[in-house]
Amino acid sequence: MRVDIISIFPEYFAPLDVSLMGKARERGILDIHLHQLRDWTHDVHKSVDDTPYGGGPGMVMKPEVWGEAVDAVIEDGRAVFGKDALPRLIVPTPSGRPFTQKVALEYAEEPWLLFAPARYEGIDSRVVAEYGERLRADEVSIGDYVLAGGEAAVLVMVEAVGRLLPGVLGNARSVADDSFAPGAMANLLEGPVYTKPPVWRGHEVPEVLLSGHHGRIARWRRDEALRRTLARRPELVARLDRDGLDKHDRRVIEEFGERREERPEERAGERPEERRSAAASRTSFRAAPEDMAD
Ligand code: JAH
Repeated sequence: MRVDIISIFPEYFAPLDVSLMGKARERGILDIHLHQLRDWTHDVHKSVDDTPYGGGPGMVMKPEVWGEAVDAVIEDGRAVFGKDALPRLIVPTPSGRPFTQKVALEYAEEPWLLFAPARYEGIDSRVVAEYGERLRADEVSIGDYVLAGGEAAVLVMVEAVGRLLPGVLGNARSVADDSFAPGAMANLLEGPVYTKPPVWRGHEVPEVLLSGHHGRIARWRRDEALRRTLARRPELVARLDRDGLDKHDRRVIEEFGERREERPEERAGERPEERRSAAASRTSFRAAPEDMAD
């Protein structure tokens, strides 16, 4: 797979030389091309940003620079893939569609990805509008928080996709076993894991894991995965395929609900959300109504 990344901070991607992604690149499975966006500016200051139309805080990245950069990178890739080839364009933004394991699997099928991480308040929206007419352009979010720019999100996505490429993970571990991967434990979080010694600082490894009863171990692991998912991501259990739940699963779910009072950290009035001061609650993650037009 070829991956192009256009950024004002190409040095940000040095971690892709390391570990699994470094190995994938050495083996030629992952062919990463970094580009300095400022190479496509024409002014002495190499400006990539300007003030936003309509006013407001911050700066917006100029469409002309991005347009020339993306066109040039597409031309460059076509020397390898052929004169009509096009990459999948991926723009990280907090307002994008969620990046999930399903999306990672979809990207892993592509021969060519082009990432366009922004800085400031983002890229002039006409850039995605323009390329959306010429190729598949995705605005994606890796989670509900704001970064200083899209670069860290690109690192996350390249690693999530890169590890799925054939030959990157050893045969010892199948990607089909991952949390969120469609398969055996689909839609459940991974339960706890242990290695030697059997007792560490007084904490014991659950006896069932030392028993050698493979059937009981598999059942225990599923129960723990279910309990952890109920505690941390109840919305995932609500979405579980009813046919994918056996009698034992249903009992684990029922017992978890009945033991609510044994989990003090989530009792009403003690949730972090309800502990916030009135002042903190007014400082919410949205524009204040007084800043908005009627
Ligand atoms: C911030 C451009 N979903 C995480 C995410 C992705 C991108 C950005 N922030 C958060 C971002 C500033 C400028 C992109």
